Amino acid sequence: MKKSALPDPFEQARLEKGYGDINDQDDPVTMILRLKDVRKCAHNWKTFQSGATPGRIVVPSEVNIRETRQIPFEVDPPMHGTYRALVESWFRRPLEPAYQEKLAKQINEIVDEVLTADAVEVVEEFALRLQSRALTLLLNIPYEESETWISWGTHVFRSEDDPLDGDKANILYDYIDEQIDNAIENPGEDLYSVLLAAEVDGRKLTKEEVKGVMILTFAGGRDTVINAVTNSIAYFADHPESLVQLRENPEITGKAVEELVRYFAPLTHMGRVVTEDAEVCEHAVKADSRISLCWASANRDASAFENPNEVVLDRKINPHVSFGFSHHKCLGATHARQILKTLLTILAEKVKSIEILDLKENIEEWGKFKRKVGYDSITVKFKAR
Ligand code: EMZ
Repeated sequence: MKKSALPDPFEQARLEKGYGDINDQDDPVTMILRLKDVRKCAHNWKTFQSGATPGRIVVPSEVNIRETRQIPFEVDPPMHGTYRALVESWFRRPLEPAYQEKLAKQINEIVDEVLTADAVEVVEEFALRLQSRALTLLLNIPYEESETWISWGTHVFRSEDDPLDGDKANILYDYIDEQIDNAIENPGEDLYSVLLAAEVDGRKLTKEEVKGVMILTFAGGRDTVINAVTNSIAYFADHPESLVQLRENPEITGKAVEELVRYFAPLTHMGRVVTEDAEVCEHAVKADSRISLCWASANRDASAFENPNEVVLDRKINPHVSFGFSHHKCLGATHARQILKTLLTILAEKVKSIEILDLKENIEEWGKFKRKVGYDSITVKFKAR
């Protein structure tokens, strides 16, 4: 098997019963594995809610490391729509030419840099830097600020040996509190200031609400983007012919991004809390228990995707759910897609091949399911065209 392959650990359970039971910190989760069921449950917010105790819909649960509700992600309709309407146009800015030019400049710079190095550890030296620098555009704040975020490492809630590290999480929360206070004193054109000036139902957002949006912006788009970028590099290392295909057919770049994101599924799943006794896949789920919508499994559902375990860069029909589904669809998707489109274009233009020198896989364990989601580290040598 190619080194970049991400096998599907859910196939058997998806075919046989459509769900899988896992335990997470003594708060069990029924993982929903088929695309059809994932979509149905994502739609049904009355029975499968997001607005539970903050942190509880995340798997692994974050109830022990935070109290702030992430907005709009941990809010149900109709309030969800009210919050979302506030931020939607801001998160569409990556479609503007000026934004895209700045992003292309950043990505050209980092690609030029790695092309001259003998060996590059992609997670820390490429993906994390690229993600942090690009985030300065999404927040509309000075580029230099990315140095601070890079110093936090790849995951803001996890440390080497602890999947949920309260001390580490506090670094992010304290930082955001400080930035909000700065923006109150010196309002600018950044996302903090925009949120502080915004109104819902005729009142200003509270500091806690602004913090909720900012935590989501930092945490939701961090390891996910890092995984997508790192997995893309590994994929092109194994498939130099794909770089040629993209160079010769640049019109497929958008489709290629969707296909890589389908195959990688950078976020394995997202939870919901069950509000009333219900049934999924003829399986009873109890009120106040949890389900999860398993994007990674749904993306390999053979009833919707032909040859689901193959990367087909110009795949025509691709209803993947890597950015979620229904009203909670990823707010950062426009930014993430633009990063990947730009990255693919620049790699195709400048890179001949990538050689993998060393790697350590990042394997998530969900009960009996073990899923490779990317790499803890992967060292490569980039070769220029
Ligand atoms: C939450 C989540 C959002 C969570 C769309 O995903 O991403 C996770 O990485 C964070 O840990 O807090 O923001």
